[in-house]
Amino acid sequence: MAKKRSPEEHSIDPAAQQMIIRADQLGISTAFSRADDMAPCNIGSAGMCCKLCGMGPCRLTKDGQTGICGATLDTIQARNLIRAIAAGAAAHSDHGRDMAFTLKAVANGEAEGYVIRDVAKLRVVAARYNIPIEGRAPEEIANDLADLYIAQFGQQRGEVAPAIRAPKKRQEVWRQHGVMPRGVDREVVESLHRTHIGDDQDPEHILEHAIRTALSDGWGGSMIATDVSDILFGTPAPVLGQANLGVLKEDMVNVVVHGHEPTLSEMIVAASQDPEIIEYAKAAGANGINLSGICCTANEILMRQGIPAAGNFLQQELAILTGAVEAMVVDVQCIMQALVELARNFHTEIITTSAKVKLKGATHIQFDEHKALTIAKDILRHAIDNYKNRGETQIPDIREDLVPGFSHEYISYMLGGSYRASFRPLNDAIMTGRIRGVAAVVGCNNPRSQHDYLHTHVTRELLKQDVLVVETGCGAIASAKLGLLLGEAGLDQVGPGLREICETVGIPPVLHMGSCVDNTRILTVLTEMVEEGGLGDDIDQIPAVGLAPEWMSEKALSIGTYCVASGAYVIFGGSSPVSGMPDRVADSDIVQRYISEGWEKLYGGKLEFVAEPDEMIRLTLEHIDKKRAALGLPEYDPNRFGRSGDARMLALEALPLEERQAALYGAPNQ
Ligand code: NFS
Repeated sequence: MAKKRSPEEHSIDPAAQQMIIRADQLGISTAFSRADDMAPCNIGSAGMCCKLCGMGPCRLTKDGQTGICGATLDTIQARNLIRAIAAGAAAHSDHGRDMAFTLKAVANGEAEGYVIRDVAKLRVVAARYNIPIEGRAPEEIANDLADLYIAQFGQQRGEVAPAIRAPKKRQEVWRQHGVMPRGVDREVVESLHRTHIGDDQDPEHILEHAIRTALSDGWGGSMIATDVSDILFGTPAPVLGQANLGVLKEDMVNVVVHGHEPTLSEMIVAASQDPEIIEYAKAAGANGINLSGICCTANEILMRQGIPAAGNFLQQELAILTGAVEAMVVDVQCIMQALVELARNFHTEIITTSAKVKLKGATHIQFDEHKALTIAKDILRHAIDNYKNRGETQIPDIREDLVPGFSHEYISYMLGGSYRASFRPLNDAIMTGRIRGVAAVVGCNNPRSQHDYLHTHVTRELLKQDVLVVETGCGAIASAKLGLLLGEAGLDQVGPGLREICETVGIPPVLHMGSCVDNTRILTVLTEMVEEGGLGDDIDQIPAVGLAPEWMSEKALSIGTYCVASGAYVIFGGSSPVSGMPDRVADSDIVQRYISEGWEKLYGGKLEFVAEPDEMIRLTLEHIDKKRAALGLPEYDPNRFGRSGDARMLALEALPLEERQAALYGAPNQ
């Protein structure tokens, strides 16, 4: 049995610590305590177990041992890895499919309550695929785009359409290696076929298809999800928000939306502002409805509507432990089965809404985009009716302000203004060495490591080294809670060159770019940096690194792999699912070495698992410096640039927070 850890060892977040203590006092288990009680299986976690057929499971723990069918360890590890990547790609892409169907319904006037909020983005995206836009109504364009996007999932031949948005040279790399995805579903299905008993047994050949499957996510399903979410709900721009459990309110009906898809949650936001619903809440004795989010649903409504985030993945149980949540409304992905049992200790109603996800013991109110507003109001009435059942509450008085909403469109606009939106200043800053490089710190929480510590430690250290950090997913919420996503907060701990840029442009040193499907925004930023010029002609030449320090989901593996295939160095924290046991079984880490050195030769990017945070930082900086040198850029010198002493920033520092935010980012978008 693993060691029992203290609340401080479980999380660095004081709000989380309070709720972990409360759980202990009430004798309730959480993912934190269950992780202490359940040691991971060392054979399975090293990828050394095959359970793909009924002759096994076979556990390969001795030199030269094979499975009953003769499968070697490297084959087994490659099969386990591709299956995880396929599941992750399927999850993201199925989300993208649902978004595309919603766009189709909206275009045809069949989706109650939805409108096309961002016609400009609709036109830009449609034009990329040569869909006629001039003189056409948004609905006509949207209908064509929806048809094109829906077709990407079932497409059998050719290339997935969004791949044309990658740098030209990168597309050629994919064609040359035969990994250009043909259709999203086809690649996922083929991953399953190839790993059935008696099929593909050459590990490198299996992993080549893992690349193609992951690409069908990053430059397929996920990119579609991001595009359509922006078109329907608005492309994010900076907005003031808050994060952590202290966003729950004592005197209001608390509804927490949790999961991933913005379709229902956006409608719940609209329904919560409906006078009839507010009246209903008041009649129940509450001061109104207080909405907040968990996981990537939180990111979706936070960056578009400024709706607060109650927390990241490991806080879903902790929100219920406050005793103040009337309803937790979930759709798909990252929803712990433990929620229902946990909620029995309180009055919280768990409401499932997706046709794909039911939890035994939860209330199911099925979402249908054709009558979304009606369903959203129905859900809110459930929550309001439950307010009278609330017992003793304990809401940690801990929350932090943040400014999320840095879409690639906004980054381009903020760097150049409306008339000359451009990535030029960013490229220039990297070329001169004011910014040493860029790191994307993304991904999950994992109770095997100290909650939020790896994300924020890595982020803080990279900022000191003048590395601009972009974040998504649960990593972004971790930084938000620590106050790293505010313009002025912590700038004194940021390297001088980066600080100067942040002050000049008026941005936080950490840019919140959205949910996990929005990692595609990072692909777009990297592509735009290539196209801007000065940093090489492909993504693998940019001084940039991707990190998922607290990863746990299969989706993270798909993201990591499509970033590698796009040319990035990707570092995962925690344990490797293909680590093998090289100290006990010879060559049991062949696959692990292949996805690093082997993939780097083919794609210029590599995937590595590094448990030690300081080693992650060292490798990140080493890679950035190596890429700088290869581009012939001046060696990074921390003493070259001093404080800008930007008078405007200094004056702004004296203002109260809200005025300062308004001056920097404009009024919050509603
Ligand atoms: Ni990404 Fe978002 Fe969080 Fe991990 Fe889960 S919520 S999609 S998978 S845990 S970052």
